[in-house]
Amino acid sequence: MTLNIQTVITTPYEGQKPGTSGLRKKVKVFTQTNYTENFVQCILDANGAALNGSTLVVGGDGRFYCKDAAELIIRMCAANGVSKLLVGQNGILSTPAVSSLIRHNKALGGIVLTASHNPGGPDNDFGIKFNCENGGPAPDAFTNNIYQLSTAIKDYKIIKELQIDISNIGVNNYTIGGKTFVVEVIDSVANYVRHMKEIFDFAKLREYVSGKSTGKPLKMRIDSMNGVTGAYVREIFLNSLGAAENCVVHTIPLPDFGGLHPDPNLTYAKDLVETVANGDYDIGAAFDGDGDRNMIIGSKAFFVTPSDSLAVIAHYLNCIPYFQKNGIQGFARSMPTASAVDLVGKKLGKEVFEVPTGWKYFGNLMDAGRLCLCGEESFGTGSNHIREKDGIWAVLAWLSVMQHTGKSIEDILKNHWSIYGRNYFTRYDYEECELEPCNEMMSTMEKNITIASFIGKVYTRGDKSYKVKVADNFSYTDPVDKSIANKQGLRIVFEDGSRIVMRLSGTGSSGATVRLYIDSYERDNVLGKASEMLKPLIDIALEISELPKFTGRNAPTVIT
Ligand code: VG1
Ligand code: CO
Repeated sequence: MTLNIQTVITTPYEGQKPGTSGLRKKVKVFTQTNYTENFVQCILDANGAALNGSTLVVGGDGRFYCKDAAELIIRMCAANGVSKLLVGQNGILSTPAVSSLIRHNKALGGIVLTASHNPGGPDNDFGIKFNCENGGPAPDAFTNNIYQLSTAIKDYKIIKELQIDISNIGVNNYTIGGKTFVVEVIDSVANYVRHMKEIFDFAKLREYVSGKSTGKPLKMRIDSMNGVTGAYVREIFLNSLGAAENCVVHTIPLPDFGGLHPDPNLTYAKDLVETVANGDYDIGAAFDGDGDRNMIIGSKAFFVTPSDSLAVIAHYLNCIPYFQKNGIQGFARSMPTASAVDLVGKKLGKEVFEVPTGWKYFGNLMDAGRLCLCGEESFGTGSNHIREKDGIWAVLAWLSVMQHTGKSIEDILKNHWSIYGRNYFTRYDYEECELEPCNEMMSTMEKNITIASFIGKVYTRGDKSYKVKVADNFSYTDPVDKSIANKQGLRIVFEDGSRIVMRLSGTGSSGATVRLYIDSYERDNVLGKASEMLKPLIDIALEISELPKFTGRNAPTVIT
């Protein structure tokens, strides 16, 4: 059959502006006539001349509309001069797997089909993002260009007749305009598993997990929450590490995640938390829909904050073969993340960077060889093995630390706090608020905290007093390319180092989600209850922001 390129006339849609990590909207928005087509064409156009003859990776977390979107993208790439596509079988690839594949195959980039931790299904969210040739999420300048293109798009190119079956692994060759176009449908997990085996000592971990080196098998509960990690988890924890079948649950990726909200936190991963709290487990872990986030809990559901998780991994990084081989460069965290890792960096004499929220801000530092480990308070941990956060990698890192120390998770944390002190941390999320009042709240608060007289102001609750040292809307200059990211969140830093941070989410698909982050450091009082320790600062934050007045909310939807 001759394959003809069709040019289809279209008109712009409003609001195709990628947020913290790609464009996320309801499925019903994406499935409007030409909506997805428009956005995909703008992604392809944003690559300019480099697109011609290029290789791209395509895959997503298996949520509703993922497979249709993958097939559409294949038809559009065929018409836009791309030479080769690597597509996950059935359109399935975790976000870390896409990043790894882009790097391994020296591809121009990848199109990732996911709304990550947002619920899926016909009435919920879908998302598309572009990752560049370093394997990381496209930087702001790139996504701004995609958005600009989306406001002026007039047509898109497609080969509608191109027949493709992405349920079968194999190489499909087509001839388009005299040139070969290749669609290689690949095993979704093989490359990623190979990569993990290069990083960690699987032989040692297998002895530890199966109990050969300790006399008793490790009691694990790994919860994929019906997201994309299911297939990866089975191959890694069951087949490669020899864990028992009942160590993994919810391992079949479902289009609607079986109704679960695949966000690995104490609220949405309730099943895991309750099971581990009431059972006999050494470690519990959960991932989000696309597999880049992780939550770690110890025996009896002892909670490890992501900020602490990052710091502990940093402290023990040398027990992982990848870092023994490649050395340890600097560490980094997003601005709202508590600064526990800074203390480890200081002790080890490493550079520590504070970047805005979103993994895209770590990429340049990694590419420049200045950063090897980073994390976000939102359950994101990862290293320079790829350019995305990596949920399964984080669990393997924790198993390595447990194996290396021979200690329980709780004891590892207590030991860490005794060395470094403890950063108490909590995040309050107020989900799906009305947008306008939230914008007004943020601008009012910004005005109030940036007047000169705010500095030095003292807030008292009970016997605790906090004196304002710095207050601003966080702005970041990338140390490598000097690009500037403004207005990344309101920040009040007190003289004892405690912080209140407030920002609006950039990953929601409707309304506004307010995130309030509280961070407070104690050198010696390290065994307190976080909710009690942080209560005074929460009260102060609610007073300064007037959040209840603006949002009409008296309690958050999610507390971490
Ligand atoms: C949230 C998190 C942020 C994370 C982003 C993408 O963004 O706070 O730390 O990088 O999600 O994660 P926001 O703008 O909603 O606060 V994922 O796993 O959804 O790609
Ligand atoms: Co995610």
